[in-house]
Amino acid sequence: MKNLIDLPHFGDDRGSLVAIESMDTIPFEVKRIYYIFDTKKDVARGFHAHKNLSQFVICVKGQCDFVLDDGERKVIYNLNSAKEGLLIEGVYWREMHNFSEDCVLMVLASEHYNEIDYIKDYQEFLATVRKTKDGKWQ
Ligand code: T46
Repeated sequence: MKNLIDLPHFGDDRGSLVAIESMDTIPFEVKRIYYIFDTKKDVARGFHAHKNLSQFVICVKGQCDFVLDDGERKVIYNLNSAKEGLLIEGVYWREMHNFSEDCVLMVLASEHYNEIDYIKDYQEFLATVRKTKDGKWQ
């Protein structure tokens, strides 16, 4: 599975630093950054897909399970390292579960926020993915 990318990191006796560069570490220009925190252990998030959005998801602290569903199969990624990120390109249903209470999930996105880009109905997602064929595992 190519969705998980190891990030270049620089560590010394002062600590660690990770650098992410658009069109280099990740294959898109970043237009938006958001992060999810103060999560609750048994509260899930997501449950939608996007029509036209690339995202790169890094769990900079704590951990959570990030589910990607291409309409045929689901893969659960346990994100627990600031040194790797999950690349999402194409139409995938996504869910986030099992957040640790200290989880900080940072997302770099290729587009500005647009409510219209969301597909919140699973049947509509399946119809869309069948039409576009974008949501293929690599
Ligand atoms: C995604 C997963 C991984 C904004 O106003 N601007 C933003 O850029 C975002 C992302 C959200 N919002 C507002 C919209 C809602 O009122 O923040 C509120 C919470 O968003 P939402 O319920 O969509 O959060 P999640 O965690 O279910 O999903 C988010 C992203 O929305 C989504 O694109 O892929 O994280």
